[in-house]
Amino acid sequence: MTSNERFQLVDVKIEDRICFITMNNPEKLNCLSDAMCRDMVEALHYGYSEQCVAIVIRANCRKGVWSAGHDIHELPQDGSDPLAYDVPMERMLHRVQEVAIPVIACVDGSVWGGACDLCLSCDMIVASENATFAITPAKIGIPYNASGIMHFVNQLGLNKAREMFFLATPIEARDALNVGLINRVTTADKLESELESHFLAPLRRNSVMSVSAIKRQFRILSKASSVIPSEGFERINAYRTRVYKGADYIEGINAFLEKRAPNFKGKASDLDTNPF
Ligand code: LCV
Repeated sequence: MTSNERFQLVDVKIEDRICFITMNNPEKLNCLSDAMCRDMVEALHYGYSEQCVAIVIRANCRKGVWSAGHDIHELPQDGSDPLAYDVPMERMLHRVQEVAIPVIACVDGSVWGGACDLCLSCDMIVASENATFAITPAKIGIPYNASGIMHFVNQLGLNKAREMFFLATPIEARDALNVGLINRVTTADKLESELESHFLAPLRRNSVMSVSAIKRQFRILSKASSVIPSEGFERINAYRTRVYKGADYIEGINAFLEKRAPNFKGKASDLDTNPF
């Protein structure tokens, strides 16, 4: 079976020891649907098992959108956690972080929600100057999750991470470069040559065993953070549960699908009372 026959929503090709994964569901703005996330996980396994030295994630954009993030139609409305550790999108993000060769996001469009976390899960990002990045749970009434928030804090610093989460508005590629969200910005016509010359050529020359050992160390060390008492995690879980079981979450989803502005009624003080 050729590499592509096994995938529905991504195109996968291996060229000169690099695995190129292209999200190819432009009709759905490359939404990170369960099916897309499962294809991505499979494609990451394939790239690693074929002894590639790196994986590149691209997208076949439509309407200038690289990926519109989680498929909002698939957000659960049964009171279950939309971003639990083992949901397909989260599993895909973990796999990008864990696959033991560098993963590079090559972005030439707008990136939304979980797709922004996908880019941050990659080891490096090269983007064209028209690319934008937005993390948007606040627009939909979603509480996000601790590992995702720490992703942004560790990569961008507290100040920019708060701005992106609280405002839920896109930041431009130049701004993203300045805060360390992305590694390189280039004009759209030079994106591929920049990817090749700055990233892929050195990765082909370097010892993939050494690079892999270093990535594995990065992964372990990045989890070394100040210990949070278990009570802290219980409180995080309580806040998150109250939000995704609350009215704003359902209102945010319905407003998006009905193409109207959401009418959120939740109050910050709703989180003050002890939920137990
Ligand atoms: C399903 C969609 C989507 C979509 N899902 O075109 O980070 S978290 O926690 O929030 C996480 C849970 C997450 O990732 O949530 C999703 C975050 N994504 C977003 O906030 C982006 C939502 N989409 C938009 O803001 C707009 O669609 C953009 C700016 C991407 C494109 O706007 P534009 O006006 O060019 P439309 O909005 O008309 O979208 C075209 C079609 O794609 C659907 C949308 O409902 C519409 O469907 P119909 O043609 O059937 O009306 N669509 C867009 N995004 N994430 N469906």
